[in-house]
Amino acid sequence: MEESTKEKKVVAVVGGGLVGALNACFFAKRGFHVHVFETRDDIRQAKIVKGRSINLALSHRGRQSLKHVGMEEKIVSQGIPMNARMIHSPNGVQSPIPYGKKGQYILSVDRANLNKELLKEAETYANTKLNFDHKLQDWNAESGLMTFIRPDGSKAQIEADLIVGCDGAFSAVRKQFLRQSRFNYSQTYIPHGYMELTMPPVNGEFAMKANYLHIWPRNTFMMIALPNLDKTFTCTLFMPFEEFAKITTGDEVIEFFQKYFPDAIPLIGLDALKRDYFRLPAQAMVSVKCSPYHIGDKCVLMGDAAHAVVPFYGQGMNAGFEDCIVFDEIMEQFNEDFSAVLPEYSRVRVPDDHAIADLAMYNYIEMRAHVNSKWFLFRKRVDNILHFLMPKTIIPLYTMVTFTRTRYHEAVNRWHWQDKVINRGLFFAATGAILGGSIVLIKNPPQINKLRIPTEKLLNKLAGFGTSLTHI
Ligand code: FAD
Ligand code: EGU
Repeated sequence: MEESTKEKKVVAVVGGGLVGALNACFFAKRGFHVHVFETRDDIRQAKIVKGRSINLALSHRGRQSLKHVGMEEKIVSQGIPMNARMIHSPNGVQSPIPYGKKGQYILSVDRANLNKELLKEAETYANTKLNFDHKLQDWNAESGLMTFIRPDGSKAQIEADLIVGCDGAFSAVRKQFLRQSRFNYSQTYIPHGYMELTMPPVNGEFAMKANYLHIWPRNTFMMIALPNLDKTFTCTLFMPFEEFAKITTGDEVIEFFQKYFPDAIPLIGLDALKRDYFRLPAQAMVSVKCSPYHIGDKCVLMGDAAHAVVPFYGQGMNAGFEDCIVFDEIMEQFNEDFSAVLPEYSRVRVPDDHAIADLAMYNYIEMRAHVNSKWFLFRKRVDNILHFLMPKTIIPLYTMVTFTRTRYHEAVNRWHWQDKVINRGLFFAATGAILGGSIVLIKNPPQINKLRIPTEKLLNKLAGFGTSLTHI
């Protein structure tokens, strides 16, 4: 790749997944010479696409990023709006809880389709080239020289002015960061795995109400279902690997579902369930946090490569997409001077990505510890009522996360502040009730002899005594 002879620099985007493909559009729009390198073959040609989760919840942050590159309408039109969650109780009762006002919804989008559309869009820029079958093996942090392996075993050495690591949770770009001084890194695998099961249409229609995110909260076990355009639902079962391992036969699968998700058995289909449960092993979930996100003016990490989060807030892709806008805003601010943009990006973005990683982990622990369907319904209803009573003061956390671009770390701060307000409110309400009650009692002293007998009768009844103790 010839470079430096042109005034615009060469940007290598490593990873042509969701964030890499979108980022290619952002850089191309700015006029850079963009080269995307992706391990896999072109998924637009491949028949089956293997990978994580079939569909995803797209919300405001992700949509805003798509809007920046003119893709919002197209993707939204291919998604299915989910206006509410539908909570499935163990007895089969379904209760909807809206996400917000009418017209406030999240979208269920097909991962493979979204990825294809983003790659297609990236390719419309003359200054972008997609290189499939290029797996980054290593790169040199001093020179920026990258080494790729091709499927035939051959190697390609390529240079770029800026390397943008969008190569996912197990990023090869990130490996060089681990050798840098003062680089912080942590990764945590949670004890839960996940498994995807398909719920087919019934008589050509969705088997359950379509415009909902269906949730079966059962503490340790949880299932979630998102609708697809082909009128199927993709159900994702979350449970500890230990529990997955305990189920070894088709009959045990049914027994398990009978106990926790009985209403889903006929919808997935008894035989399909027995079969599909064993098709693929449960998949692991990892949380990765690191900082900074850059090395000099040479390399920057975005998306899962910078911050893999557990999926319990539906924000991984949304946060990765927002990374692209944040970077673009800083590019504008600093005139595309990489030596200024990269450190500023790390400074601004790390606290927010860490906040969403922590929130997602917190929600995982919370759901696992004590969220059954009753508790979920109760909490969300209380959230919504408080928001209704004080719309400016109390904004549910998920609303800030899902429907605004409030910086994640500010949403967390605000959430802690609201908690204080609510607790104080409850404290004053309780104090007021006690004080008010006392004043009423002092002003209108009850006649003790009238009170005494019924009270003691009650006590006796409770204690199970037949005789009256009134005269003691
Ligand atoms: P990836 O999608 O992992 O893409 C990385 C790309 O890089 C891949 O194409 C890969 O082939 C390529 N690559 C890897 N290594 C190399 C290499 N060495 N050289 C070249 N290319 C390479 N997020 C949401 O916002 N909403 C949801 O509802 C949601 N649900 C989820 C449910 C589950 C069960 C899981 C596991 C995740 C969910 N997520 C969700 C998170 C979301 O999937 C990720 O955040 C998102 O895919 C990250 O995109 P990415 O492009 O950074 O990484
Ligand atoms: C998990 C797996 C409900 C897709 C978190 C809500 C998720 C998604 C919630 C998956 C939950 C949990 C929120 C959205 C969304 C809720 C959210 C989780 C999409 C707090 C394909 N989560 N997810 N919270 O509020 O903000 O509905 O796999 F069960 S969308 Cl765990 Cl909004």
